[in-house]
Amino acid sequence: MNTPAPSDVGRLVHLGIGNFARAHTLVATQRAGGWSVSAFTGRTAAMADALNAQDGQYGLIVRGAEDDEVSIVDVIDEVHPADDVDALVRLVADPFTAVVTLTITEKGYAAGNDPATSAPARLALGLKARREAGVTDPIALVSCDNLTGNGDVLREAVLAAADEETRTWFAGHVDVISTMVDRITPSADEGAAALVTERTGLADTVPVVTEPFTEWVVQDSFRGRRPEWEKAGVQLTDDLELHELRKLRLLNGAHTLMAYAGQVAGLERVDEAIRHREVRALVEQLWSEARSTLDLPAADLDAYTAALEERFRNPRLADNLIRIAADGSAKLPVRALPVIAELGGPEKAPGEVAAVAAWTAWVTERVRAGHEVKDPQAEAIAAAAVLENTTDRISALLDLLDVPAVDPLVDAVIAEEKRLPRP
Ligand code: CS2
Repeated sequence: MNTPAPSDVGRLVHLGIGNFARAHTLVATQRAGGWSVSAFTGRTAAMADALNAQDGQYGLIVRGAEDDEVSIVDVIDEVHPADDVDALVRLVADPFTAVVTLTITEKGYAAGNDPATSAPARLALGLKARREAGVTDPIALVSCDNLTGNGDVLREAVLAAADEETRTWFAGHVDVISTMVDRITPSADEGAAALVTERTGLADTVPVVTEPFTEWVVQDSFRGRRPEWEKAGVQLTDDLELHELRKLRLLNGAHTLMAYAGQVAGLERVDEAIRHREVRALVEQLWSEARSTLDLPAADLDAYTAALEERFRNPRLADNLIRIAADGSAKLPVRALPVIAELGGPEKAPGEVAAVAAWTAWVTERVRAGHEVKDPQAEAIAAAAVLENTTDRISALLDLLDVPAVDPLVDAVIAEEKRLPRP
């Protein structure tokens, strides 16, 4: 086991400061104490102006089934728009910066090698500057996105964009850390800002609403300084993979299934979906399949799914299915397809196939009704969804998921689409 090297002070650079990071990663960093955060936005640069205008502070509403706890998070020094490459390069090259955390979503890792579109490519430029500045202190890149082996995915994306000298320098100076992150964080509702002001006095245009549950399991392989996240209940481990798979396949897998099947059935929120008899039956089916791929004691898995059910049922959280429905083409290959493959094919995994079928049904309905589908492959989805012939339509949609042998899946998805609950 590596010796953890927590430290009293340092700078953490965060890429992709959306609601999730502000409910999770930054809250833990504030609790660790001592560290300051320089953040970069995701695609919405407006978050930079909003947070800078309130000195980086924001209200955090922890919304339990019974009541709200409201506090102010005050750990951010400065926020820059995502495309401020000069600021990122300056900050990564500074020896005081020891950690970079990322919440750039699944699609952020496949955004190519152009710094204009890709956070890993911008990071590669920052590392080049750190190398050229002769900084010897190790820096850790910590992925906080819902991908299996997210650190490995990050390393590959950064190295693919890096120049040769930086690639050679990398192993000696950069640690890439996988983590499992978990906290359900819906879009803030309209009353959130007023609630923050009422309880704390802060005039807040960008409050965060989140659930009480929070979990962060971090691979224990830092050579350099890092915040003392243990103080915030973060677990450091040498064995991350099962934590990742359990969360991705049970929580995120069920989320994705509910997002599409729920909306096809005419529902709007997660708590409605988990209470809907037929959608819930699909979730149970998906859970039993996903569980059988996880090498964990049945009692652990029972407790885990029971806790998930309670989180999903939180009647006050108002987590909209449309939030989770974004980026399906990037999520299904992580959450559902590996289970189908591991179980030996679609006929062995009808619940996972239902998640895929609910996606094909939902994108088809959305596109045909003239609505936007938020997805990195939105154009190709729109073109596929209007194909008249069902086999052509499903094949074209599944092609976007990068499924290796699609034929049996096409037929299974066509059959499951017909069985989905409707309003
Ligand atoms: C959700 C996640 O958007 C999604 O796809 O499944 O944001 C989920 O809420 C988080 O991973 C919970 O930790």
